[in-house]
This record gives sequence, C-alpha cells and structure tokens, in this order.
Amino acid sequence: PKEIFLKEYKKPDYLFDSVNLEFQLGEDKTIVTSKIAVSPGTEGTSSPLTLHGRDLKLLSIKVNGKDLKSEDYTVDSRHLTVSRPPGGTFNLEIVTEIYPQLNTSLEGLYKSTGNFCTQCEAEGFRKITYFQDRPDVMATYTCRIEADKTLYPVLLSNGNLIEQGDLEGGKHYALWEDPFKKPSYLFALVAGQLDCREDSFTTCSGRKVTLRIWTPGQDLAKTAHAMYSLKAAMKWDEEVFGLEYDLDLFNIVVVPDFNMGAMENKSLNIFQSRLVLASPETATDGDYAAILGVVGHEYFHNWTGNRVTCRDWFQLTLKEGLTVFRDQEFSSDLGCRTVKRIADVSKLRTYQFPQDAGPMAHPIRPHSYIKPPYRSDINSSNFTGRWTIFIPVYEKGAEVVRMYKTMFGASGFRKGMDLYFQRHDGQAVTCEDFYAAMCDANNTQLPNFLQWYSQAGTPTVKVSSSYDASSQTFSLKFSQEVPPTPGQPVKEPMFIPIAVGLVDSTGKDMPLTSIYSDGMLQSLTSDGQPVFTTVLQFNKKEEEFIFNNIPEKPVPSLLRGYSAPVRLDSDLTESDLFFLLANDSDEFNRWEAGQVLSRKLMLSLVADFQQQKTLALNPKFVDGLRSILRNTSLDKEFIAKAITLPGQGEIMDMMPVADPDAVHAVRTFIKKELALQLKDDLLSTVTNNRSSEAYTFDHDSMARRALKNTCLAYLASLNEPDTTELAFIEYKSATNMTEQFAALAALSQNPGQVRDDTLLDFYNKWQHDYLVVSKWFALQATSDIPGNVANVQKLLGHPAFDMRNPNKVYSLIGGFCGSPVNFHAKDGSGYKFLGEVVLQLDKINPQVASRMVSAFSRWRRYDESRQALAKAQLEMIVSANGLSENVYEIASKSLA
Ligand code: HT7
Ligand code: ZN
Repeated sequence: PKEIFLKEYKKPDYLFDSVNLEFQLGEDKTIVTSKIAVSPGTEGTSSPLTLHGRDLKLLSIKVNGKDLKSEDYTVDSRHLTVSRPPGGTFNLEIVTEIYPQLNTSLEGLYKSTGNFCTQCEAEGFRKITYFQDRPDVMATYTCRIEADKTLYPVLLSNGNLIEQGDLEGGKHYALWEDPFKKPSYLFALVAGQLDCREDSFTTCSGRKVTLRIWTPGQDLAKTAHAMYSLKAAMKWDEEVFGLEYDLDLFNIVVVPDFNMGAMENKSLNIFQSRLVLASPETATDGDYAAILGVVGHEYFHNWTGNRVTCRDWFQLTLKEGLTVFRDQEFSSDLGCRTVKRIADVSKLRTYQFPQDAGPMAHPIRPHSYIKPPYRSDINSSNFTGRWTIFIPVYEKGAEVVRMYKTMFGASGFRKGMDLYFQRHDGQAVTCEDFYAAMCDANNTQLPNFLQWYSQAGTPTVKVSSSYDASSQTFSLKFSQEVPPTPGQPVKEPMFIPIAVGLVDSTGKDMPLTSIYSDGMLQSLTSDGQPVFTTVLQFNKKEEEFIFNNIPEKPVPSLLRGYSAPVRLDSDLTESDLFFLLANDSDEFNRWEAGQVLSRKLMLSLVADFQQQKTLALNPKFVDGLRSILRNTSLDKEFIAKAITLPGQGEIMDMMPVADPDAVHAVRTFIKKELALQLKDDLLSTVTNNRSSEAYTFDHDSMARRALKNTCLAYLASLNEPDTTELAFIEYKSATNMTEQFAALAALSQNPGQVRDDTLLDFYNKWQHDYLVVSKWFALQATSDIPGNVANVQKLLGHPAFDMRNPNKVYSLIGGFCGSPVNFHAKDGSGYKFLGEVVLQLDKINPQVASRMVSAFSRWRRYDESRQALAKAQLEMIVSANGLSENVYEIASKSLA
C-alpha cells in the first residue's frame, strides 16, 4: 500500500467546472454516464489527465464527443489516464458499469436493505465513476436518476429537483441540480422505498426551507426528535454564527447499514438509524442526546465543510475539529454546559490520551497516511469500548478550535469565523487559512499555536505555586513537556491557554487585578473591574506568572473549564482538592478535583492489590462523595458525574505497565464499598427520583434519570437480595428505555439466574427492534463477568447478529474489546477471538475491520505474556493473504 505525504501536495492539473451524471439503476448492474467540463488547472498544461477509479468496468470514453482510441488512454486497477488531453477546455464523457448489489464495503454506491445509497467520503466516488476524486476539485453537479418506479419510487440527489417523470417499461426518472460547487465526496444518491416526515423552517431572511426525513414507513413516528434537532440546529447556527441555510430543501435519509454515524452530503444527509430514530420506549437519554449532537453536526457541515472545504485529506480537522466544536457548543447551549463539558473531556481522556501515548499517535493534521484518518464511531451510546483509531482529528481538533475561543472570547471568535467565510466561501483551504482568519480578525498572533496542528502527543503541564505574605503575591510556575511520539522524538513548546481563578479560605473567588509575566506588569481588569478568572498565555518551556494584591494564601483553580487539552500535574494537596471539590465556583473543576482524588486513590489501591495488601477506603473520600450526593443545590446530572469513578482505561493509562486485573479488582472494590457505606443515601436518592410523568427530553428530567440510574448501579453491585429486588422492580416498572436499560445493566453486573432470566426477558420483549437488540448485544459484550469471551463467541451465531451490519459489529465485537478484563484475558482468548474476527470481517467491510483491529494497537502497554499473545495475533493478521489497506495500515503501524 502507498503512503501519501502532506509535503507532496500538488494542485490538480485540471479543473472540473461542471459534472452531469446519469444513473441507470438496475438489479444486476448500474450504468453511470459522467459528462465533465474540464479546464486546465495551469494555463497551457498538456500533462496527462489521471482519474481515480476502483472496481469499475469501463464501457466507453469520449473527448469532445469522439471515442478515444485505445492508444490514447490507459486503465489499471486504480486509474484511468488520458495520455494527451486537448489543450484548453474540453468535454469528457465516460460510461462505466458497476455492481452495487455486490458492494459490501458500504463505500461508493451500494444496496442497503433493498434501497440504493451512496457513501463517497473520503474516496468512495471513485467506485462510482472515473474522476479526479480529491476535495480540491470542486464543481457544480446535475444528477439524473432512472429506475424502476415500483421498486424505487423515491429518487434523491443533491440540490433542487428540476424535473421528474415516467418512462417506458415501468420506469421513472428524476433530475437534480446542485448550484453550489462541491467536491466529489459530497455527492449523494438515494433510491428506494421510503416515506418521509415533512416540516419546514423559515430562515432569518424569510426563506421557507422544506425539511424531509426519509425512512421506511414503519419508523416515521420515531423521527420527531431528529426533526426537532434539525430545526434547533438551523436556528442556533443563525443566532450564534449568522449562518443561514442556502437551499430550499434539506433531506435526511435513514439507512440501517452505514460505516460511520452519518454523512453531510450537500442537502442530502445520510444517517445510520440509531442516530435518527428514537422513541421514549426504545431509545435512552444518551441516544436522544447523540441524535441532537449528530443531526446538528451534519447540518453545521453545510458551512464548515461544504461551503468551505478541505484542500486535501490532511486538512480533515479543518472541517471536523471545527464542526465537532460547533456541535459541542450547540448541545451545551441546549442542555447543561458543565455536564456536556465533563462528557467531552471524559471522552478525550478515554480515547485521545491513550492514542497519543501509543504507536498510532499522530498530530491532528498528520504528515502522512495510507487511508484518510477518520475517528471511530465513538458517538455510539451503546458502545463504551476503548478501541481507538485516529481520534485526534475530531476530538482533539475540537479542543484546538476551542482554544481560539478561549483566547479571543465569543465575539472575537465570531469575528474570526466571519472573516474565514468572507475569504474562503466556495474554496478548498488549509488549517493555516483558518488560523490566519482568526488572528487577522483579532489583530494578533498566537506564538507557537500552529504546533498544535503538527505535533502529536498530549503535553504535560507541571505547575508549582508559592505565596508571599509580605508582598501579597501569589506565584504560579509552569513548565511544559510534550512527550516523544513515533517519528517526532523532539518537540517544541506549544501555546497553552490556562484559565485560572484563585479561591480564598471562605471558598470565594478572589478579585484578580494585575499580574507580572515576562518581566511586564499587566492589568487584569475589564472595564475597570477586577476579574475572577483570567487566561494565562503560556507558550514557552517554562514561565512564571505572579498575581499581585492577594491578601491571603489562595487555593488555585487551574485550567478552568479544561482550557487546553493537556495533562496537568499540580502541587495541589489532598486537602486542597477536597476544598475545591466542595467549593470551586468553576463546576468543571469541582468535578475535576473529585476525579484527581479518585485517580490517586485508585492508583494507590492498585499498588496495594499488587502487593496483596488488604484494601481499605479512605473515609474522607467517602465523606466527600456523601456530601456531594446530599447537596440539593447541585445539578443532578452533575452529581451523577461527580460520584462516578474514572474508567478502568483511564487508570491503566497512568500505570507504567497496565494491569487490567488489578484495576478491575480495585474499581469493583471501591464501588461496592461506596455502595455499602452510602447505602441509605443511595436508596433514598433512587426513591426520591422516581417519576410517574411521561418521558420528556429536557435537562431536568434527564438529570433526574441519570442520578437515579447511577445510584441504582452502585446498589446493585452489592448483589444482595434487597438491592437485586430493587433493580428488578425498576426494570419491570420502567416506562422508558433509559430506566429500563439502566436497571438491566445494573442487574447484569452479577452472574447468575436473575441476570440470565432478565437478559432473556429483554430480548423476547424487543427482538423485533433492531436498535434495541444492538444495545442488548453491547451490554453483554462489554460485561466484566468472568470468561465472557465464550458468551460473545456464542452471540456471533445468534440469529439477530449480522456481520455485514456495522452497528451490530460495533456493538458486539467493539463492545467486547471495551472490557479490559475479558479482552485482555491472561490466557489470550480475547486476543485470539479478535484476530479471527478481524480476518473474517476484512473480507466483508475493511473500514469496519480496521476499527476493530485498532483494539490491539496498545499491546505494548501490558505485561510480557500479554504482549507476546497480542503480537502473535497482529503478526498473523499482517501476513494474511489479500488483506485490505485499511487493516494493513493499522496492524502494521501497531507492530512498528
Ligand atoms: N464526514 C463524515 C465522515 C464519514 C466517513 C468517512 C469515511 C468513511 C465513511 C464515512 N461516513 C461518514 C461524517 C462526519 O464527520 O460528519
Ligand atoms: Zn463531521
């Protein structure tokens, strides 16, 4: 497989001004005719025109209406090259034959449960026709679709419907025209039997936009929340960024077979079912929130991605980091900002940090790739696993965008966005263009900021503090260290914005008036008033900041709101952390103080466990959590998050040699001990948070359910008759999936008859609902019960499992890799299972297989015996015959 390098970027030799496509959709083959108006990219070019193409049968090729002679072009398995194109502009016409019904890769044109559907990002368009399939070739498109009218009554493509009508032989056609220039990866076509929910949105300039969500008829009732989310996103983008939708029609299509969550094709978004369909009985609060976020995300791409796109796939974070940031802000504005921030930071720690510390580490803009770097589908609420692939581009990319906002404030950030669109609408651009727009709009530069795009690894920021009572100054001394990563042994300092508040002994924020840094005195007032949180611009290897007029020794609240994606190593004492947990006005840091305490506690108990000492829980820790649980002034979802222990993965990441058995034993011990000591509070919290009201998707109701479910899980971990009975009652009496599934999950922690019976009962009840069955698979797959590999192996043969459906694969196989004790079982059974499945899956869907194989990527983090077992599986995979590029890239990089 060929590695591609950022530094080798070359502009295309030819531009495509307009593209007219015609599809004759058939049962055994599809004929695609593509007519392209070509012009030279550089004047007078006579270089050959090379087009990409895969799995295509070329039927004919014409230039300016004349068939090309066979000596005037060459075709190989990946390209078609016109050797001597005529000078100046010309028309190219290519006819190809393709076989969507045989396409299981779900890239290009494929069939999904009887309907035709496309996925072109990143390089799927080349499976439809020969084309310069690269994002910097932008053209206007028309698309004429012809198909059997009974089998495919609905024919959709991008833009506006210009014409439609009946044809002979029971066929019909539709002609679509997209007036906006776009790259080929945003092309889409859907044909099939679908019904739609229709609504409308009137834009800020008074234009009425028709909104349609297409799905098989039986699911229409479940599209109400997605429609609500779409309208909310349209409104939010106008209000926050002044961005109005630009066409009169916006379609969303739901398909059950889809590699990623969803796709932002111009005016024709395609979604996998779980990110659109929801009803209170079948979807959890997590599902509802994911739908809001992803519908928003894909809609926001209309400006950040579609109107302004990426010059090449190295710049992917330009659209994805920015759009993830926008969807995070959207969800925060519609829900609870702190809780959303906690969820996003947890995701970053669970997925990004480990990757940044392993063989797959790469910057948010990689220097090279074999396949473009996408994130795995970690938005899934039924997926809690730890298999990671290329997260930086999305999640860390969003943190980088957030830092611009932290530096420039909401209005400065908006000015930067306005300038970005003013300069680049209709263009394919780079991350430097975004940086330049942000800095130019704010008349400043951010020294060392661009390092975030090119350096991999999570920086560690060390901070030590000292108070001088005589001068009433408080000093913070920072140093930063970016660890070496593959191919980048030495790192430069980065620009790190650190939001700081100083908390006095009564728990209040101190007024901040002035600061010394770099030998300069700087005022910190705003409109003559002191501020309570300031952002320090730390961009050197080491730097000291001295606050003036500080009347008593404060407790510093550092990196408020998690103002930069770094690991913070501070000299805060245990009592400082308990103080911040109880008092910090920055709620994020309040939660963070609890997490730091939990991490310290878990690591010290892991050491005790490894030395076979008796485990004992620090009573101050129990008291701290008890007071949070009893604090009625706190948001309930915040409480739920604050009493939740860090995940096993997070703790393993902090160990020199990851020990899944010890971490699992310690986490289970703390959970049970807390449940025992807080039993009365937990019981009353469950009882007080029952509700007989009908399900609503609003923050207060979701927070209530989150708190109740978290407490129930603690209680059920005791595995005592009364707590099991309680969980069983909750399971039976639940009227929504959020509570029913949480009770099932609580019960299924403990092996035995109740677990088996309840799982069976749940399946019998929901076997007709494919999305609920996916949750059922995921719950069993992620289970920590001993020897679970045999159970998962058995589930592979379950009639409801289908290896061709990515969602089911993510649930069962991805889910299994997320259970540290079972995936990393000492006897290697988990590794052997995954090795075999990856090879099987690679033949069906290489993209999905490559996501699965990434679970092996951190094999060096484990003890020698596990290392040998995992390495053997990776070696077996890379040496397999006919392996895809996708799997090869991940497996070989993991071994390197
Ligand atoms: N931009 C979309 C990415 C995507 C994708 C990438 C590769 C293969 C299949 C895919 N489906 C969707 C989704 C997004 O980030 O919004
Ligand atoms: Zn995206």
